[in-house]
Amino acid sequence: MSTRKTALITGITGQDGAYLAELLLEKGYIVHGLKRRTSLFNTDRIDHLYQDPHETDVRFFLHHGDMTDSSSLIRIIQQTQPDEIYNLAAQSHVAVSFEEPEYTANSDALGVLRVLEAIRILGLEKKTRFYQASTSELYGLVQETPQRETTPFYPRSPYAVAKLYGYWIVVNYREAYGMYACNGILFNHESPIRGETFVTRKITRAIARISLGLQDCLYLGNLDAKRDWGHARDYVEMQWLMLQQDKPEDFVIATGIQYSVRDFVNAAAKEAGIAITWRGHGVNEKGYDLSGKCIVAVDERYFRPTEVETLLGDAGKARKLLNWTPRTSFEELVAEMVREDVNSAKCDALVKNHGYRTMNYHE
Ligand code: NDP
Ligand code: GDR
Repeated sequence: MSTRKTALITGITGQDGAYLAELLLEKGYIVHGLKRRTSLFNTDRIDHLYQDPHETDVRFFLHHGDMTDSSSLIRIIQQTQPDEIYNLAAQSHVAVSFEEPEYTANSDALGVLRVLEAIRILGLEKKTRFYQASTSELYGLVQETPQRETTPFYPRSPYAVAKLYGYWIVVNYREAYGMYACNGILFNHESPIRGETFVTRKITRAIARISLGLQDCLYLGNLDAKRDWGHARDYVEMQWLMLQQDKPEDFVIATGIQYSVRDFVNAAAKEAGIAITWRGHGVNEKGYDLSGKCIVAVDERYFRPTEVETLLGDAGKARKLLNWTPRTSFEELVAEMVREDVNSAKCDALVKNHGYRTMNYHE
């Protein structure tokens, strides 16, 4: 009989899924991941963890499934009998949730219910511990600063409303059925493998490309939005810690320091050796480099119907009960992201210099 713990990660192909899988494998876990079917490969972030299934002592497995498909969730949980489930899968883009509200509700709200019900249907309530990827977006129109576990929620997007359901169904199943189920209310966390359409990665990628002459201008929405940005690598450690306690509880995870989108642009540009001068206001605001070329411009297309202007977390409870503190500073996070994106941009420059086309999405 193996004494190794078994974990199932939904959303394993995403940013957090990749870091968490790495962490759990290091800790000796058998790791199963749920991945959805896509027409192109979606395993870039976890390819380095792949183990040939023909080898012995394989500890990393992927299964096709979907948060909108109960039967696949029940089957995978039955087959893997996990000690821990980390529910990270979600349509996680706030702006996209205004365009796909129904799908977002299906995957991000009902998807949580489906996994919890699967645990119950299979009689695993007392065996399987459950982590839900809740979010600072729940605070939306903030009612208190900084935000902590007791701060009232006021969601401001279909994404946040769906996550609100996810949050409360976890609390309800914990209270109703005595399940070990908890919410990590995580503030924004980023990394070099952050999705390219979230603002931090969009910035570091564009600044890297601008610095190498591959792109002219970076178009952004609300430059005044303020966020509490941490590093994903630090935050997944917390996800694991939350499932190792005597009793299940919900925790805020944040750095306690806030920067604006404009601050992030300045920090990334500085890291890439570009100084930016800002002129104009609102939709007319533009950022110029030292030669006077406009390299950042506001595009209303990226404004949201309802915006979350400011988020700042208080992770005092996690610090006290879990002895957790973030390790990576804002400057280190930005530097790491810019460095990695400059390396990728150099590859693209090589390709371009040999006469081939490189893609330059504006999303
Ligand atoms: P990503 O967008 O990088 O990853 C999301 C993952 O969910 C991907 O693996 C994606 O698959 C998968 N997924 C999406 N829809 C479905 C579906 N219907 N069925 C199965 N899988 C699906 O998100 P992050 O890693 O950044 O975030 C992880 C979780 O944490 C999410 O739930 C997010 O909402 C939440 N969160 C994130 C924060 C952050 O700052 N990063 C902060 C607070 C909460 P594919 O790769 O195929 O797209
Ligand atoms: P967020 O992250 O909505 O906080 O959700 P995102 O990086 O998308 O936006 C942060 C802030 O930047 C402003 N912004 C822009 N955003 C994007 N994406 N693109 C732009 O061009 C742009 N210009 C300005 C936004 O308006 C916003 O105010 C992330 C996701 O990971 C969620 O899944 C997670 O729950 C929360 O963080 C915590």
